[in-house]
Amino acid sequence: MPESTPTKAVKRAVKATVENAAARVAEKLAEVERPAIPGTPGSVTPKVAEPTRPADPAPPKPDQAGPETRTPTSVPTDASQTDVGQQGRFLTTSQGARLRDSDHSLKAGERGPTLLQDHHLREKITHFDHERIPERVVHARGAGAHGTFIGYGNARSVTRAGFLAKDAETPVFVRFSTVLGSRGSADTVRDTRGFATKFYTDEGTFDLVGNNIPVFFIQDGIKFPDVIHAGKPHPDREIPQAQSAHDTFWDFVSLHTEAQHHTIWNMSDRGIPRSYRTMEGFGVHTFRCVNAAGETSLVKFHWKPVLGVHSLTWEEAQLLAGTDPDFHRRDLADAIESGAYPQWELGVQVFPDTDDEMFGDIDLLDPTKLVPEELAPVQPIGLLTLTHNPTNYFAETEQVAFHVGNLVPGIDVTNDPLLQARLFSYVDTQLTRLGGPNFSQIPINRPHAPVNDMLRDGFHQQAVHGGVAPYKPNSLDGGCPFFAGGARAGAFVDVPARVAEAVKVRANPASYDDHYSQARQFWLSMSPVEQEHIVAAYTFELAKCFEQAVKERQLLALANIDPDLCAQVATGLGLPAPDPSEPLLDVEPSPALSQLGAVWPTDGRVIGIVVDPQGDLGGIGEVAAAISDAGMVPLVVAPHGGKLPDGTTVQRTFAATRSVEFDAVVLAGSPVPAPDALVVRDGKAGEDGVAALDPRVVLLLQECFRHAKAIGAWGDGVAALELAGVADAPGVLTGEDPTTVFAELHAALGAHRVWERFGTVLA
Ligand code: HDE
Repeated sequence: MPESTPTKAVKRAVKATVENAAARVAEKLAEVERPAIPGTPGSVTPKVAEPTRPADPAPPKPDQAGPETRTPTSVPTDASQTDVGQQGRFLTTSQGARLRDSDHSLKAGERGPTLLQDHHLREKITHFDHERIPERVVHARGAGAHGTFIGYGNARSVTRAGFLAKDAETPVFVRFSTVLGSRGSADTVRDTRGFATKFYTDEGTFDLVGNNIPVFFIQDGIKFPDVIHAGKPHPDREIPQAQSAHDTFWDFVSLHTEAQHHTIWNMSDRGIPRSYRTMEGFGVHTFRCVNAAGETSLVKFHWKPVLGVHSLTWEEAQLLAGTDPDFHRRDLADAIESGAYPQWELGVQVFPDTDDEMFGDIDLLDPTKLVPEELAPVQPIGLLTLTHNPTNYFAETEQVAFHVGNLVPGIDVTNDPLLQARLFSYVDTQLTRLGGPNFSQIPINRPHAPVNDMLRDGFHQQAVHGGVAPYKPNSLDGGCPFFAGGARAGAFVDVPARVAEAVKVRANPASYDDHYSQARQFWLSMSPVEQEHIVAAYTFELAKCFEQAVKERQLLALANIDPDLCAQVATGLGLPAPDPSEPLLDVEPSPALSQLGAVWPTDGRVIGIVVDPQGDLGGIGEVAAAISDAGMVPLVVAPHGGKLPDGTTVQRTFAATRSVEFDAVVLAGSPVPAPDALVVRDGKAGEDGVAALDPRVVLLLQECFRHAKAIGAWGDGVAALELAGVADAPGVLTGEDPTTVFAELHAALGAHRVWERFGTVLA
């Protein structure tokens, strides 16, 4: 692969392979039956009466899969992926003895006391007492999915990694996460997101443990405990949860100014993704790849979402944290369940492996710097498709253990001091979290390549190792296992990278001293509306700080990024804007950093259809079908549950829904206030004042309008727009024919939002 821009012929060849890969995935998945409305809790539809006849355990739902069934040392077994859980028709003890009662403890008479001999009570309670394991010290809150990765084959000139070969198909497990919050915290907080991928390759497991932001807070891993302690809740009151809007965070980043580049990304819309499906992913560090001829290149990994990068607005994020704290994990699971399979292309930026490990004046070992795509294009090398939800959260998403040191032949590390510390941390942390050294034998962590590691014993050992000589050299086990004789025999051979003659120091290279140029570049690359959001985010976060000194110090950092940004935030805080303390650098904007300006697929987006059961219901069925046909989810929203007079099922009621559930809304009617539109029954009915239209619909429309979502209406629905004060504005689409209105709305959704509406004042 060339280091500079790919030629037209290469682009054509890649396009053909991409289309082929996408078509193969689509063909395979087309056979799976998917519901139009996701969210089914189980595979059995329950009856009102409690079941009385014993039955085998319910099968998994069609959207679910588990880890491949393999022995602890990776031999495939015949068991189905979901047959590794409960068995038989009757409740048993953990030893398989059938039980006839699990509701009453064994007592001396009906009025007690409970007998110590109740082995079933003791087993049940003891196991329950130990159900929890420590949550991850960072990235505790996450959601995972299974999928497939298909290589395009064009990375051969850079790396000999087998999983990147043309059409090679590799099973993967991906876990997305927030960083700061604890396991039960809300999904939509302003934070960095983790994007960790486990590729179960034939050559060993490769983990790409990345984030949705291409740079990091710190240049040296030894600072990691500092930045995390600063970001986590204050140690005395343990507040605030899962957010950076507090004194200790801003105290740290304003003193430790190398964090300013990452921080401006956090304050941008990237800090509040719309969905895991609409996030980019980044390996962050520069890796060293080696091809079959032994030639090396420096490489940065990128994930590019097929749906484009898209974010929430801050108000949506805040509302969601209350109304649906599981918004991102629900979105991921629902998308997979309804057949809108999330996809990303893996891409690489490739740089010559020079002695100075620089690209122009960008230090490739400094993880607070990115390389603009305009200078080094991201070249797609494979396609990731997430196809199945986990069968069991704990077994899979909670127990999966990633490690940046899980490398395969062809991909090696560099001396980036952040990466070096990570190489230590990821195995170490599992020892406490997963309770011992055998975590790679947990089903989700089992490699798909044969394991013969001579690591023995330890807590929860699952393998029954044979032989007598787990040491080398030996003759008693015939000398087994043998070393693989170098790269040709498929061995991982550390790249013999040169280490400069040096003295031991605790210091950084001088190139690491530039803390502001790329933060400034990011700011200058944003569109005006994105800049507005950044100003608002800084202003919000700093307003939440108590200490004046912390705010003033951060304003000084902002002045060094851009005086205009600083002045706007200072105005919001009611503080004077300081002068920059460092000369402002002349930097070229990088348009690729902006989220605006393109049109994207709309798969899996959610459209609310507001109906008036007393009004004209014509067109609802057609529009719902058109939404489903377009790969999106139609949700019928009515005053109350049940069925409409025409038989349509209601999915959401005015009391139980909120605008933030929807990417766009269409109005098929103008419902008058329903009997429960009372503030005592539903707080959303509070701001009435418009008696002709249910106040919850008024609120829904005004929020959609404020969040620049497309709104469509036909028939009486057009009158509702007037009543809610949201008529006649960009992206408010009306007409006689429901399907034409939907077609226009669908086109508007491709741009993610009606951007020109931001700044429009409500009439
Ligand atoms: Fe992590 N990080 N990290 N990190 N990280 C963990 O590992 C650590 C860093 C990232 O879904 C922990 O198993 C250190 C950068 C993700 O399971 C822990 C340093 C990037 C996940 C750890 C970093 C990441 C983790 C906590 C500085 C982006 C979640 C539990 C040297 C490139 C993985 C665990 C999952 C998780 C340490 C910096 C990404 C403690 C010491 C930079 C996505 O080992």
